[in-house]
Amino acid sequence: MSIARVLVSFIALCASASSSFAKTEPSHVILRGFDPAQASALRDATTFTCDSGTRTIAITSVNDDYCDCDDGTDEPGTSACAGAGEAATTKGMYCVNRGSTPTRVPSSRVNDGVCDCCDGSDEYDTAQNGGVVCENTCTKAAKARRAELVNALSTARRGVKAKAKASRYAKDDRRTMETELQDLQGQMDKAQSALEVLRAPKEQEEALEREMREKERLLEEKRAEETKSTEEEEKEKEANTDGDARDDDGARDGARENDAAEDAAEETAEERGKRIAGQWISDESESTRVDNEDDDYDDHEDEDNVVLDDPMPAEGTKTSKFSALFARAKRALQRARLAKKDADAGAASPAFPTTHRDAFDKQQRAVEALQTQIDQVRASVNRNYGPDDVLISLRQQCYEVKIEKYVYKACPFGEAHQDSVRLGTNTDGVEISPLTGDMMLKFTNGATCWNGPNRSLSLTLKCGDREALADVEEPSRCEYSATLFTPQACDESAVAALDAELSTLDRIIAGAGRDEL
Ligand code: MAN
Repeated sequence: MSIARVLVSFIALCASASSSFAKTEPSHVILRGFDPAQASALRDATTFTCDSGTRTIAITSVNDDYCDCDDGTDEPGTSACAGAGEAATTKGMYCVNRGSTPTRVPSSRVNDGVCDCCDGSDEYDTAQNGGVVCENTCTKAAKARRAELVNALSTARRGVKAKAKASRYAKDDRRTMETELQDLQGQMDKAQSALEVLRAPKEQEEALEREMREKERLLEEKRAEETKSTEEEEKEKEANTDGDARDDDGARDGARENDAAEDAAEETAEERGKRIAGQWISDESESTRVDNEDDDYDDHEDEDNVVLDDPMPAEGTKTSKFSALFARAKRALQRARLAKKDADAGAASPAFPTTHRDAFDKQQRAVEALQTQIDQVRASVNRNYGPDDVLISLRQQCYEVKIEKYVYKACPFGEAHQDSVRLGTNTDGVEISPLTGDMMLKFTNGATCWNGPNRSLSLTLKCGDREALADVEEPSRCEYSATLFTPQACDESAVAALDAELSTLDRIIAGAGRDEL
């Protein structure tokens, strides 16, 4: 127990001992902030019970600016219990507000220098004590509240009528969606049967294609094999010819060198120059001839039926070189011919028949499109549209409102946007607020907020005579709240409650008028 509590208990004990719960405070102080029923019960009491009957304190401990009860109910007229038992509906100060509607003010706002009750009863410190002097605004407040109530009541009555009208269509709407789903499923059954009919011919066609491709492949392999062996034969031939030619060349070069050496001994410088020049001329003319002959073969390369027979072997030293060149040219020609044949074969290759496959693919696409449609309609059918499908008529609607620089748009069962920025998608349908009982639509997983969460919107449905999006706010960065007024949120009980409040207020106003007389 704290020292303060011990002290207070002690004082309370002394008080009770000396005067058996004699009231040391004027009764208006003790009763300040209690509602009329409690106040009348406490008028002659000597004790006060709180914390669900588990604690009893002396009446002098009530409103003594010290919080005795855990539920905070012993200090409705002071701020001593601010923060204690926050959830209790009887917590805080009850403002009588004569001439207007009674209200409750949280303990923390009692005597804080700001007038909260229209009768000013929450600010009890006098001006001499540094307190604020509150003007009694109850008559003004009552008139304003009455106008509000009259307005709300007529809106709610119109809303209830509109809702009754719409509710007749709610059943039709559901039936329409369910029928649509059934129709689509019927179409799907037919589409799938048609697909099955097309499957066998399509598979036959594919088998045929595989067979043809296999034949082609084998042919290709055979051709490649033939080319390879021809090339190898040619290479072998060439190697043999080159070997013989080299032997011949060696012998001939040796003889030439000997002759040249002998001749050189006798020839003059002039004769020697002529001889060397003659050799050069002879070499050039021979090599030119070979090149020209090579060109001749090139001219025939495109012709399929060119047959390259070995030409007459050139006389003398150039036979082997010529043969090698000839063999190379022949191989190149053969390769070119094969390449041309392949290209021609590719171009002219008869297209594999795809008639059945095309028909099957087309049908399969139709089946897929139907499935997408079915998924969408099924999601619509299964969505929660609130009690008795009350919001079903809003399922394809969207509402907009411009607030400051943004245009907000909410499609109750789709997406919500702030201009083009996605605020989220409503995937769960209608939820009921545990606090207020209002219907709510939550839009989640919107566009990412820089350095923050994904955007989201919490839309509360309130009674209105027509649909209107309003009051968009951003209580926390990228977390938006808004109201959707709709007749679908109106109900008879709300009308009755408003009606009752208006009657009470009218009685209060009339009573205050009589008091004034
Ligand atoms: C935009 C708007 C604002 C939001 C900021 C966050 O300006 O979507 O509502 O607060 O981005 O960066």
